[in-house]
Amino acid sequence: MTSPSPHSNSPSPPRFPVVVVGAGPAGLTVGNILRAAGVDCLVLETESREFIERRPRAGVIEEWAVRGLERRGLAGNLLERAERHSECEFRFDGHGYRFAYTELTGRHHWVYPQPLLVTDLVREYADVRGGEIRFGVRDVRLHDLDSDRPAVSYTDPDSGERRLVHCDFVAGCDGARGASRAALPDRARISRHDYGIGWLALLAEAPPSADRVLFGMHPRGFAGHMPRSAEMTRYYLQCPPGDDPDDWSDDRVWDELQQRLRAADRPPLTRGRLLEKRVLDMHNYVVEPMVFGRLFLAGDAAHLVAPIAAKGMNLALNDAFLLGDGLVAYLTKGDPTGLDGYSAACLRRVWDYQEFSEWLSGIYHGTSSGDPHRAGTTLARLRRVFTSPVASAAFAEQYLGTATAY
Ligand code: RFL
Repeated sequence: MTSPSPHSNSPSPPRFPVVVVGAGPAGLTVGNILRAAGVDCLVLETESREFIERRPRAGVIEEWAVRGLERRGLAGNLLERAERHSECEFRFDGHGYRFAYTELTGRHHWVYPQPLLVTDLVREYADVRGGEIRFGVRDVRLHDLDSDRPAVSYTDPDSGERRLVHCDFVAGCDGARGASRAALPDRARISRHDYGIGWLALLAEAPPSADRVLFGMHPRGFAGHMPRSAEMTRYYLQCPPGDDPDDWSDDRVWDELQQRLRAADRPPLTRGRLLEKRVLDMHNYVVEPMVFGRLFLAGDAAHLVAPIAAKGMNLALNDAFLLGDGLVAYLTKGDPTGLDGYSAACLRRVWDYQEFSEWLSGIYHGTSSGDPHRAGTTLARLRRVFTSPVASAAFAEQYLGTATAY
């Protein structure tokens, strides 16, 4: 819960128009948009700069998000280095079925590892646009969010002293386990969906085994292959929720991946050292509304979507564009339209992506459910994507996030 602001030791605590809590893709994008418009802000981050620049996570960015970054001067390296994907492939019954979405729509998926994007965004914010940022802060707390004089306090990592910062707005961009979620008032409605499955998320120091994303639907469970770079590939293996990653030796992982992604006319997987093995219990949540007084939530702080359809960072960027633009309009021109409509505008795309992730989960996990009826309807759903032009177009639109209205 939000608490009244503590008395500060210093005679006049610093004041920023906006305090951004969290330096992930959402927070750093908001910070960059504010700085480009000459609006001062302070970004607070619990981890070190080195840590956030290396933390592996997302890779797939949708084309509208790339263009949104480009319009705001934030896509220079991405446009130079990211790979453009034009198809994905479903593997089942020992065969591979390519879905060439660019042929259908003219649109691409871009693959650019999240740590590279975060590195670009921190550099631009702090080193180029002169934005203020504090790394390694501890015990962040939000205060007086229902007043027009909110504040954020934190413990300074060097001195160990509490610091208080006053502001006009707090951008809560600190992910699923941050201080913003902890400060939500009782009136916040949080809805959840638990998939009841786990995914073993793996990062392999190995070149991709195909130039596209692969989805393996196998009676033993789902397996995924997501190229990240010429040397790095993310893989996923469906497993029981709460499974222990230590039970998955490298050999067991590679044997299982090979079995679940096997296709008669495709080469075997290229193996390599596994740099990350963690079990994700797959679930989604949505906080409604995304605004509480002067606290504006963005990204995973407001909504989580399991990485089934690679949507989380895309949603975080969409929120950040809307929030950054809304704050700039209000703080530089007094125009409240963007901020007033912020929550509703974000939530339309959020709910659409939540629904698509749950629909896609049905395809990924249906054949291994042990229920022959569900396996039958799963294969019917998949066949429809490949045989009906209307179903293909609908799938491509949702997979790429290209709907013209949300
Ligand atoms: P982040 O990235 O979690 O950043 C939040 C930041 O806040 C800091 N923090 C705090 N700072 C201050 N005070 C506190 N009290 C704080 N508590 C935390 C954290 O250290 C962090 O730096 O949230 P943001 O910006 O909303 O971005 C969301 C995305 O990171 C997330 O949705 C994606 O990674 C999801 N995701 C994917 N999304 C895609 O669009 N495409 C993908 O291909 C994709 N692949 C993935 C993914 C997520 C994965 N995991 C780990 C669940 C693959 C995986 C394996």
